[in-house]
Amino acid sequence: EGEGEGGEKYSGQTAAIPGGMPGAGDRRKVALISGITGQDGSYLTEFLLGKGYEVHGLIRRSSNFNTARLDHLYVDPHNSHKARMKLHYADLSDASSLRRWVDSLLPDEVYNLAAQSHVAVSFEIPDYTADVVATGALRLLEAVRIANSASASARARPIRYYQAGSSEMFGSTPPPQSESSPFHPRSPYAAAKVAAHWYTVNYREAYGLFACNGILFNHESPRRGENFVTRKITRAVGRIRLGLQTKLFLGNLSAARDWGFAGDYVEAMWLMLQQDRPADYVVATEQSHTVEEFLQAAFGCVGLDWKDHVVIDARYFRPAEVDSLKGDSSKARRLLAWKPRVGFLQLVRMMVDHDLELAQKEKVLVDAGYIDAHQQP
Ligand code: NDP
Ligand code: GDR
Repeated sequence: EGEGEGGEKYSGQTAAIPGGMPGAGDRRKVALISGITGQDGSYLTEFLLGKGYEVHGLIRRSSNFNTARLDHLYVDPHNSHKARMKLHYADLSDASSLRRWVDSLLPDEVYNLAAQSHVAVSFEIPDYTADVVATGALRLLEAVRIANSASASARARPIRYYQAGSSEMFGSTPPPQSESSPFHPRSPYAAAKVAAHWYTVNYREAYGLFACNGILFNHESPRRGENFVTRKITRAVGRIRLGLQTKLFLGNLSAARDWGFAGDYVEAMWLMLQQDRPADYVVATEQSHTVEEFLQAAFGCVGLDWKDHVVIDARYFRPAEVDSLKGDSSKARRLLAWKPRVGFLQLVRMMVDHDLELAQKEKVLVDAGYIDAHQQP
């Protein structure tokens, strides 16, 4: 299938990126990603484009542009016939939009990354969270099942499905947590992810769908949303270092998390869908650190003491907390030959360096009087 056809065949915004050309006669693999505008969606898109895929992403309507994490991959559809990333409007709450894109694209692989992914926010908007995270996964599974059965004879290989599961599903189950550890969710978000997990298992068992749950522990990057604790800290470190801010308000500092680098984790998602058989896998660094340890490392990178700046604010405490997460990812390491490349201190340094640079740019605007320091972020 020629690349030129792709740009005309599919509506929506497009992008092109070099690399990963398939051999002569090979059909390009097609991936469909929900949640493409999120942290993981942007890394997975880069990864799949590098493997030669044509990548389609579902984006939702927003009053502001929500594609900032994809801007570096974007090419105006009017200028490019070589576009290999294409964006389409859909929503996990809208089954017909999911059916439409799965049916018309008939992708090789579907990655369900879309979610209301903030644990604390899920206590504020619980039924929306359940609708998108749990029922949204069911809607997408159903779209894939129907497309597979409708096109069974025409397709060499049925569509494969990846579900973005979470270590939050283990909740209060003590570490180390593996595929055989019981789930004990501690938030509406986590309970909804447990439902999505079992929907995925059920579609595998009931319909023979090639469907995998990746049970991923926390993974971060310079593209992490700014209200997750790691990024909140590194943004503050950059701004405090440059005098744009003095205090950082946080909640529970004693929670422990197994923090890895998002760029490493998207590879595990892809590997799961390349196996002979579908299965569920824990993906983790197997190292755990408290929020306080993250603070120490991040402020330490710029020669500051976090205790001079952090103020505890009760509003950031959660109605129920997940105290301690540390994954046992031996199954993924054995069967997928996956292992993380970026360690804890390297991750902290990467995020701090990025956010120092960001703060330097902000400072230029503040000094020139274009923005107020206290307005940001
Ligand atoms: P983000 O919050 O960065 O991205 C979430 C994505 O979902 C965004 O693209 C968002 O769109 C989209 N989205 C939200 N609601 C809807 C909806 N109703 N319809 C369609 N799309 C929607 O999350 P991450 O990239 O960090 O995580 C990816 C997935 O992995 C999520 O499902 C998350 O729950 C899960 N996960 C994440 C972990 C982590 O540590 N990062 C660990 C384990 C699981 P928009 O940009 O418009 O907001
Ligand atoms: P988490 O990530 O809940 O693990 O979910 P988050 O960074 O929000 O919290 C980690 C820990 O830090 C504590 N904390 C704070 N958290 C936030 N956001 N803001 C604060 O000010 C603050 N102060 C302390 C929290 O209480 C918590 O213990 C993330 C999300 O990406 C989920 O979608 C994903 O499923 C899991 O990781 C694995």
